[in-house]
Amino acid sequence: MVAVPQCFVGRFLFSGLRASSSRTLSCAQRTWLHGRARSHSASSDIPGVKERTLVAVKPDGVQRRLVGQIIKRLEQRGFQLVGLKMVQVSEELLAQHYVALQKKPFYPSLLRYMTSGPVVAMVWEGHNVVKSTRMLVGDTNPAAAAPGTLRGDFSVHVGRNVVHASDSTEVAQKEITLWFQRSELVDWECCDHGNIYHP
Ligand code: IDP
Ligand code: MG
Repeated sequence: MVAVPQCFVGRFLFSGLRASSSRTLSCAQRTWLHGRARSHSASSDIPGVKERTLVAVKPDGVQRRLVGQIIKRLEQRGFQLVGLKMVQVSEELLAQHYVALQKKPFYPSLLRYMTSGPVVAMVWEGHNVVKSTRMLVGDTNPAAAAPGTLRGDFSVHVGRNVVHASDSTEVAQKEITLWFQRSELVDWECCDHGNIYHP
C-alpha cells in the first residue's frame, strides 16, 4: 500500500471542498473558504477593489434619523462596510480633520455643528469607492447637489449637509487613520463578489 502524506490528504480534501463549494455551501462557509483561499479570491484579482473611504453621517443626519438610508444607499450600490461606530467627536480630532479649512470664516460654526451631537463614522470598501461615494454624496452645497444624491435628496443648506465623504484616496487614508484604530476595521470577503465584480 502506498503511504499518502498527511498534507496531501489535507490539500486534496480542501480542493475538493473548494470545487464543490459554489452551489452547496452556505454564505458563511463560502466566506470561510474565501478567507482560506484569499490569494485566489476574485477580489484580489481586481485592482482597486480594496480601496477604502471614510463616510460620516454628521450630527444633523443622525438627529434626522438618516443613518439607515445613507447606509442603504452605499450597500445597495455594492460597497462593503468594514468599520462603523457612533462618536461624539472632539474639537482636537476635528481640527485635524478640517485642517485645510481653519482659515475659513465658517470654521467656528463648522466646529459647533460637528460637535453638536453624535456622528456615525464608517469605512467603506470597494472599487473606486472614493470617487463613487463623492458622486453619491453630491456637491458640498446642497443647492448645487443633483437630485438622487444624498445631499441633493436630504439637505438644503451648506451648513447642514448631512454627510461627509473623503475627497481623494490620499485624504481617505489620512482620515481613516485619524478616525479609526486598525483593530476597529474588519477585513472580510463578501460572498456576492462574483455578482458585483468581473475579473
Ligand atoms: P465637502 O464636505 O464636500 O468635502 P469641504 O469644502 O471640505 O466640502 O467643506 C467641509 C464642510 O464644511 C462642508 O461639508 C460643510 O459642512 C462646511 N462648509 C463648507 N463650505 C461652507 C460654507 O460656505 N458655509 C458653511 N459651511 C460650509
Ligand atoms: Mg472636504
